[in-house]
Amino acid sequence: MCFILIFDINRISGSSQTKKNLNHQKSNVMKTTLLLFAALFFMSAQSFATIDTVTVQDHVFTPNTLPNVHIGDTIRWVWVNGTHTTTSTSVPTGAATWNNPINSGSTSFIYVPTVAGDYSYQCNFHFSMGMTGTFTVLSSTGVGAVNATHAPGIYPNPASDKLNVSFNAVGPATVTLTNMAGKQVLLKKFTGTKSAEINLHDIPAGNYMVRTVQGADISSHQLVVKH
Ligand SMILES: [Cu+2]
Repeated sequence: MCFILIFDINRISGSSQTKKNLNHQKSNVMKTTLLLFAALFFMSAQSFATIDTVTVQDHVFTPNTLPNVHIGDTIRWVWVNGTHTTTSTSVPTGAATWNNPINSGSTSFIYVPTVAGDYSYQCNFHFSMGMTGTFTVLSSTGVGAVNATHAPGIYPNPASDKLNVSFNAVGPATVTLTNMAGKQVLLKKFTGTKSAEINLHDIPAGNYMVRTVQGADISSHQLVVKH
């Protein structure tokens, strides 16, 4: 993005447009830059929240249970095939209900729980075939808040060839990379180490969510891959 902005400024400087047009374009570049910084700030403020992706297809939610969701995490249903819904059937007192189509014209839906407790949902068309799901939301003052104070780290970011990931302990750890379409593109397991190196050679350039799971410790980070 920065490269594009620099390129634009050079192009404008070299053009023979009137000063008025020039100032107008520079102000547009400035606005774009401010928007970019606002977006980066928002992304970093969100970096401790986890996104759980549930794929929706004939005739199953995958995974159909999410045991470690915390208040403020995002649950994201992503369409794969068929015509379905994600519809809450039971939520804790005070929690919002939801009912949203998941089909070729409505390919994703996100829900951010604000109340701890047990949630159940179904596909309105296929619940009798067992197309149901559950998740349990834990209070953010529990494990999640502790995680945030010493969350595992990743560097560099952006990364090109290799990504270094550090863990809280030497116990077994799982690292996953999920692209913005919600597709998991990498899954690695490590044990006996507090840090690991991940080869990104085969990972296409783009934005990803890196998730590390170590026992009850879960953390996620936005990652940019450039080649
Ligand atoms: Cu369905």
